[in-house]
Amino acid sequence: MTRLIEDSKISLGPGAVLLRGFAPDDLPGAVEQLAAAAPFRHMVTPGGFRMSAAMTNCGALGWVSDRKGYRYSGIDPESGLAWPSMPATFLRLASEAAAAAGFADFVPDACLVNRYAVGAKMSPHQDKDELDFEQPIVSVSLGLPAVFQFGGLERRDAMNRVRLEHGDVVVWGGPSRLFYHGVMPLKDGLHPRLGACRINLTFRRAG
Ligand code: MD3
Ligand code: FE
Repeated sequence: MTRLIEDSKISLGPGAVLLRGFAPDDLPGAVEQLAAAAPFRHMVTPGGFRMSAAMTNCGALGWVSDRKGYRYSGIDPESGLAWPSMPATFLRLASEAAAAAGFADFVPDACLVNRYAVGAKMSPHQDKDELDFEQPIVSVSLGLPAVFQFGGLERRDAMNRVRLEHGDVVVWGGPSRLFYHGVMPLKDGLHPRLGACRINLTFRRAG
């Protein structure tokens, strides 16, 4: 690959690598296609709160939440059908990003797609619903910029902040895989391609 990766490869902490502008240009169209088959919806937490980010999934497994809990499922509960398959462009992006960050042979089986309208946020949490924490998580930011916060292995640990922009990719592996993280409320703005929203793709090996 001849992209000037080294110029835009930024360490955020142990095992966490920010790849500025790593994402290819054709992702918004692929997300639109995916959402036509499995529309964005606001899931409910086990505690009964509606999540402010709208979500959908592609791949063999999708992350779902309802009053019964959080889990991965091969079936979209809204349609009763399998989630749309993961586009080849998504798979390639995820494994190339992981490899650029030092994680060889990453083959995700789940892609959670989060859509943030202005004001939407994600409170600090850990991602622990996957089976193998040795596998990294790859996250791709599209649309409006967001301030992302990440701390350590304990909820009380201090949080760092980083602004993630359209096209940025972050690989969270090693110790950072289980760091607390969240997204600050999305600020108003207009992205030329996506309008007043931010979309985040997170690629995981869930099963
Ligand atoms: C750091 N999504 O879907 S992606 C999530 O921007 C989630 O939509 C956020 O947190 C978003 O669970 C952040 C980046 C991310 C994902 C998983 C991580 C960062 C992470 C796991 C460990 C540490
Ligand atoms: Fe998360």
